[in-house]
Amino acid sequence: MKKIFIIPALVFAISLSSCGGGNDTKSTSTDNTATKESTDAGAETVPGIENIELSNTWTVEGNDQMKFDTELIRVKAGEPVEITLKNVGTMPKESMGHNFVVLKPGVDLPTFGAEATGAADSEYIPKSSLSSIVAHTKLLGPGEEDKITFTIEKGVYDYICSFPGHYGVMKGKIVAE
Ligand SMILES: [Cu+2]
Repeated sequence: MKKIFIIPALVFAISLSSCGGGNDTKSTSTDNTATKESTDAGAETVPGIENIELSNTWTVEGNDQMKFDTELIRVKAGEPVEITLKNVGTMPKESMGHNFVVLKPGVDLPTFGAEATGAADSEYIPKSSLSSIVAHTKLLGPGEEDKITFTIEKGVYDYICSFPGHYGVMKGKIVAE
């Protein structure tokens, strides 16, 4: 009978100590994440950027597989950047339209994407978030293309297709140096 009382006491003690250990781990990893984020914002290193040619003229293709053919763009800051988007697919604009939206540094993609999804009247360019956008093309149907020109300062800029459901996979980064 005695053992039955000892075992629950042990289990209780173990769960108490493991709980404490778990909390320690959690707070440590939270600290690491915070440090990593602030480092990223400062240094703005994008893996693989050293393999990308530096050019201020780019052509990007969007296709029926909901993909951009280019996900990393390297440009010279302070000089005009010219980007042409081509929709090389054949599916109708209503189901597989594409655009190219350059966002300012620090814009939250899921937040912007959700607002864009609700902006069908303005081809998924949310009027409420115009201040988050550096430049954007028109929404393109099959075979169409559009060109945008903009000048940016040094930094890392996300770009997406803001057609509903696309920004999760149709996205990339422009590094201006
Ligand atoms: Cu798209």
